[in-house]
Amino acid sequence: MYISKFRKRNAVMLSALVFTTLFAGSVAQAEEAEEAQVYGLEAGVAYDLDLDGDGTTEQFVWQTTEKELDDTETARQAVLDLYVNDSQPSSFIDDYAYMWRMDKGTLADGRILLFAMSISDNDYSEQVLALTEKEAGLPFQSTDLAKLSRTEGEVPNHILSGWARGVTFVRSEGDTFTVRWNDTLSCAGIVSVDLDYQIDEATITQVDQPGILDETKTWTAWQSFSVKTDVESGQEAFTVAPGDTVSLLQVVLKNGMRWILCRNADGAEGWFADPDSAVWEESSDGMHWGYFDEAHFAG
Ligand SMILES: [Ca+2]
Repeated sequence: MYISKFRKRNAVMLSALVFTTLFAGSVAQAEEAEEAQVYGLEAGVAYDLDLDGDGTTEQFVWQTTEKELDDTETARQAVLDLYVNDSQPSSFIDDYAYMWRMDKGTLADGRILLFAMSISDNDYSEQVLALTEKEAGLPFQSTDLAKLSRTEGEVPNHILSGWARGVTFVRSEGDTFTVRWNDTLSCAGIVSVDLDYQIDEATITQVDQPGILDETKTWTAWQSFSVKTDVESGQEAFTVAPGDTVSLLQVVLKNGMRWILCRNADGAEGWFADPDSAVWEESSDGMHWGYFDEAHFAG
């Protein structure tokens, strides 16, 4: 178990190294984008939260510590401890991270939903845990949203790529809640993707619907590409030419390919496939990444 996870992790780190080398020029912008993301709960601070939604608040404190390990292949691990009303802590461990971050939201039934993200190099989260308490003081119920939504390996098998980072809470309605991921598209670099999840008591599943992109953002094409009338269609809706501006509205996964819903300045809409690997080209005015001038890639 240890060894298979260790190898998988090494494969991830190796890809990250290649990616970093390719995109070193745009790391500064990517770091600015990451700093702009605000997480809701600080370590070591006592919060009064109604974790179980029964109308009375509990005192909640979380801590993140890094353990040095001498006797295993991994040099360190990040430990997350959750304290409710001074009870014995609930603990979670990530063998490949050095710290945890926390965000929170409130479910429509009044319970608090905690998000715990392990953090390692390049802000990567191996685990993105959604945590709830049925009754204050009982062990937390935990679901790893990364396992539900993020692709492992080369062929996309979930809506998010393997580059997807942590989440922030957006909203809750009825038995669903929405979180905002940071993901990376080959055509556009870092984008936010809103995904819905259904929660039934403690069981969480991803709702099968498109990921919602930030359509208020304007993307300026530096190369031409063809936009189709539908996902997997060969029929062209319109062509995007260099200098054209578009909005990116949605992303879906179909047969191992991500398709993006795109709207041009005339209001026409259509779909194009996100390239299955990064796109770049050097020209007289410098390096171009992805399809758009605004594309930034994290290291
Ligand atoms: Ca309570």
